[in-house]
Amino acid sequence: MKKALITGITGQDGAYLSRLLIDKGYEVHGVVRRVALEDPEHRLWRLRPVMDKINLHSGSLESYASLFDVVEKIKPDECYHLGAQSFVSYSFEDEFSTISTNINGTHYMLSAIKNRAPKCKFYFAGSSEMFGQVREIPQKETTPFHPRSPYGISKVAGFELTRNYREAYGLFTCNGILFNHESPMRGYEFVTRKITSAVAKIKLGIAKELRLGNLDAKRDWGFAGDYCEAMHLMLQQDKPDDYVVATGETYTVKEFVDAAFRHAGLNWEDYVKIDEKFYRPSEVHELKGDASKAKKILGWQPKVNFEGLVKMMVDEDIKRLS
Ligand code: NAP
Ligand code: G4F
Repeated sequence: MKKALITGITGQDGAYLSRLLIDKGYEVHGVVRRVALEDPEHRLWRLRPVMDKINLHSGSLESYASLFDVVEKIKPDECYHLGAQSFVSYSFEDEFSTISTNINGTHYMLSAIKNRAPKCKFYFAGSSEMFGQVREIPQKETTPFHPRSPYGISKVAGFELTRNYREAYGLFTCNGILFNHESPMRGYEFVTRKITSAVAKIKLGIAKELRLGNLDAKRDWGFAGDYCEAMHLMLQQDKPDDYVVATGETYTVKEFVDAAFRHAGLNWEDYVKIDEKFYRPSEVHELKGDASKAKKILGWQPKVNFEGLVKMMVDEDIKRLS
């Protein structure tokens, strides 16, 4: 039985990936913060359906010793390093903790694997945020990076560390360059979930308005479940490599808002207010990915389109609140 270790298992992608790996017959282990083990009701809610099928280990991305101990104990065959401070807005508020957690966390994981499980295949959760001020549209593996946030900078460093451990030490390390992916398990601070949860509240008479920032930003939004399949496929190849994972379609935040309100039978212009406080000091204006390489080499295809994603998220939020 193959053993997989997931950092960030309590997050959106951790929840989908752990289900996928359990279904494939893996023994699944996850690193979680000690506070999560002490407050499972609030902090492990995404893992509720699989709690009896996974093994959780206390550890922090800030502590090399804790990550080293977990790697030493599990000796995983595959490691999916998803743990990170992942909210771009917050990275402007506390750039020091974002940069230190994200870069050091990745460095610690790579070093622990090199020293204690050198045969382990390693996946790094890179991001389209690394393209930032984009140099070409669509963006592919060869597009230069120009990050526009402390978060984006931390991901470029993680990407380079991951590539360097491959080139310098011969480790099987892959970078996924994933574009925005969403689901009913998305955190409420991200714009899609903020929108769909507000639509549900307005529909049910619990809220009256939704305050948002820049409606003109364009994102290439896919479904998290589809993207976790791509992560797994990367580690099943003969050679380690880096891959863009995206739908190739791009929509503005306004188009997402419009689709979500329309699906609930509402007109967004009656409820949405623009609030300057949600604007960022520097914005990533347009992301659109070219996933040709992932399609050709991994045989990967997204299954859920934009309309399907919006409907899935709105329906689930209405169901949950009802
Ligand atoms: P998420 O829901 O925010 O999950 C982040 C995970 O990291 C959580 O499990 C969180 O644990 C953990 N974490 C944060 N700080 C930690 C620390 N100091 N020690 C231990 N664990 C820590 O993110 P996601 O959407 O699943 O994304 C997964 C990864 O993919 C992230 O690295 C993200 O940056 C990257 N990514 C995401 C997208 C996207 O659109 N979703 C696109 C590209 C790349 P707690 O629950 O304890 O906070
Ligand atoms: O949903 P967002 O916060 O996601 P963002 O910044 O694109 O980052 C997400 O995707 C990245 C991949 O490209 C990941 F690496 C990262 O971890 C994260 O998962 O914001 C999307 C867009 C932005 O342009 C933002 O300015 O929506 C705009 N926006 C407008 N009003 C808002 C709001 N974003 C948020 N969170 N809240 C608003 O009120």
